[in-house]
Amino acid sequence: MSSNPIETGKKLAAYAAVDEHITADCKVIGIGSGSTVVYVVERILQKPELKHLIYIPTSFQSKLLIIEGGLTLGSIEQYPEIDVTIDGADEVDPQLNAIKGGGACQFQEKVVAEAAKKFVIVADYRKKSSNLGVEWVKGIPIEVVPMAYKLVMRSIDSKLSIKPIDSKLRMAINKAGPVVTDNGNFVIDAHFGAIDRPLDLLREIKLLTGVYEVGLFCGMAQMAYFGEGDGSVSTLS
Ligand code: ABF
Repeated sequence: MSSNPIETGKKLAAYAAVDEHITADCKVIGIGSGSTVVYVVERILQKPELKHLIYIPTSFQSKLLIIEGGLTLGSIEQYPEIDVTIDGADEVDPQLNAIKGGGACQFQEKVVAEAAKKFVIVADYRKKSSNLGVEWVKGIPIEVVPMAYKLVMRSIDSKLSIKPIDSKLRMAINKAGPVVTDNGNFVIDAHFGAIDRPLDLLREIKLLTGVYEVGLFCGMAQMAYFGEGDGSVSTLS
């Protein structure tokens, strides 16, 4: 077990979720994005009885994990009904609402989460929060159609019932210019501080012209596992 409490937490959460929810009688499994799901696939690969299942990716990274693990890759078009989707998150509140999309994959993640009979979140202890927007201060990822990004920036400032503390276009680290999602869109990260009514905020943002998807997952997860720094796992359901 890693000496790093965050990595330990990710691994504990991922292993616990796989052990409880992915069984040989499943058929199709959604695999999320980010670093915690690396441990999800690691645990799956330790269980030969899970080898025959079909695995649906949510990003290029999760597709690679599936292929490199020698697991059977499927697409959501082929397998629209998913038994279990396991994915990470940036922040989770006590009602299992989550901010997701730190990796700019929230659209595919939301499709694969919604298509699942059971959507399970796995995260280290840092992601557990009393209110969305309290621990994760990088903002809500809002995927926008490129031509409309300035319009959406203006609308976020002028049309929402709560004013953002800050909102900015997400720039790519390795090259000058905005991050471009798998869908060819840009991402605006809008920080609102503590969010009391995440579903209402999601609805307002989603209605803004030019918005493609919003990294707020409300009422979608059935369970969340948090790996704690002391080596324990806590759950929300
Ligand atoms: C995906 O991975 C995203 O929705 C989320 O932003 C990110 C979490 O990354 P990590 O597991 O590395 O904390 O789930």
